Amino acid sequence: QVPEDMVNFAQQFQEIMMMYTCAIREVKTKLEVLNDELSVRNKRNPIELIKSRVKKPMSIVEKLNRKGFQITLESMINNLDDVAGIRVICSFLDDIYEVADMLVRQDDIKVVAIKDYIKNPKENGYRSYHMIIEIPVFFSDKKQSMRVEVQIRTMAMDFWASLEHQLKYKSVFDYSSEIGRQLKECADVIASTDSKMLGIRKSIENKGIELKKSKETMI
Ligand code: 0O2
Repeated sequence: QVPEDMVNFAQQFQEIMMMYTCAIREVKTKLEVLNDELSVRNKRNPIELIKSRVKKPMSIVEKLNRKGFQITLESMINNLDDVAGIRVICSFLDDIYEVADMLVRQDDIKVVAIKDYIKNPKENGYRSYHMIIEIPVFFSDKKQSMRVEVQIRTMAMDFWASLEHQLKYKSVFDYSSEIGRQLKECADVIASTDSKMLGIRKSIENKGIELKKSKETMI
């Protein structure tokens, strides 16, 4: 016989995770709408890919423990901002800020916090634009404001972060070590490639405008 307390806890946990999953769906739809609109207007997609996840129970417990918070459902709701997480992979650097601005301009979205690890990269070279937002979700009997962490980065930044994440789990290394230095070097090369690619896109766009103007003057 499973104790009643445990059954209640499991049911509450399942319900809360369902609510976070619904919040992810709401934000994801908003991002997909923006991407569709921009791809028609600008003839290219600013968003390459959207990934999402709800945090795994073990990661929730580990984070609450690491931060010195109580390990309860209430504590999770009050203290963790990234139970619902969305990762938006953009094509170019400027797409990141355009997508972020368009999302937060929507009047049902409240910005709770922003961490710009692109303007201020982490010491190890990590770059990404993080936002904690709140979005209302309508359930059968209530309207609930839910927190979602949105990480926006380029494909190149995502490539580095994914590999660094894998390597961190495979071994324990210090960021001041040779390996740490090499990883930082890769992050810096990637950042400069991102800037170069944006420069190339802008030159092509400018050439397109010049060509259009010269065709117009010929007519
Ligand atoms: P997961 O599996 O992605 O959920 P924290 O650093 O977690 O104590 P905070 O304020 O939540 O505190 O951190 P932050 O910096 O806003 O964002 C944390 C998330 O950003 C991480 O989530 C990663 O997804 C990503 N991140 C931050 N720094 C790095 C890094 O150096 N390398 C990589 N690869 N990712 C990073 P979680 O919870 O760690 O994991």
